[in-house]
Amino acid sequence: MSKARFSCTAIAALLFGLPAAAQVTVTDPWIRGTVPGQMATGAFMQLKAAKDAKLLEANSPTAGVVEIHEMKLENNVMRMRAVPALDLPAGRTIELKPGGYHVMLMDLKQQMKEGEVVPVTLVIESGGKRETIEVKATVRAPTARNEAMKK
Ligand SMILES: [Cu+2]
Repeated sequence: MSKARFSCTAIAALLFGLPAAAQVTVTDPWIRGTVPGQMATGAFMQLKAAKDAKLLEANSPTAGVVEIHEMKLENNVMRMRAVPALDLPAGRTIELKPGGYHVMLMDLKQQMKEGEVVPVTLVIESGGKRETIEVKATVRAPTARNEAMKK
C-alpha cells in the first residue's frame, strides 16, 4: 500500500517536472550519411527553448569528438569553426542546418548509413542548471538537405 502511494508521488513529480526543466524541444534531428572511410559529418535539428537556454555541448557514442560549429562566409569562402555555446533565446526556433549551425561529429567510429538511428546527447544550460537531452537522429543520404527544403 505504502509502495503504491510512493509510486503515485514519483509519477506526479515526473508529470509536473520538478525541478523545472529548460524545456527545449528538439524537432527533426538528422545526420548526414557518410561514405566508407569518411571521418566526419554533421547533425542537424531545430531547437526551441521555453526559457532562455544555451546549448553547451553535444556527445554521441558514434563519434570520438563532437563540437558545435557555425558556418560563415569569409572572403567568399565558407568556413566552419567551433563555437563555445549556442544561444537558445526563449520561444525562438534555432535551426541547425547545412550551411549554418551544426553539431559536428568527428573521429567517427562507424559509417553513418542511411536509415539508421543514432543517439546524440545535448547538454543544455538554463538558469544556471545543466541538463541533458537524449535525441535520436535519423541518418539521411549523404546528399540530403533539410526536410523543409524537400517539401
Ligand atoms: Cu563543422
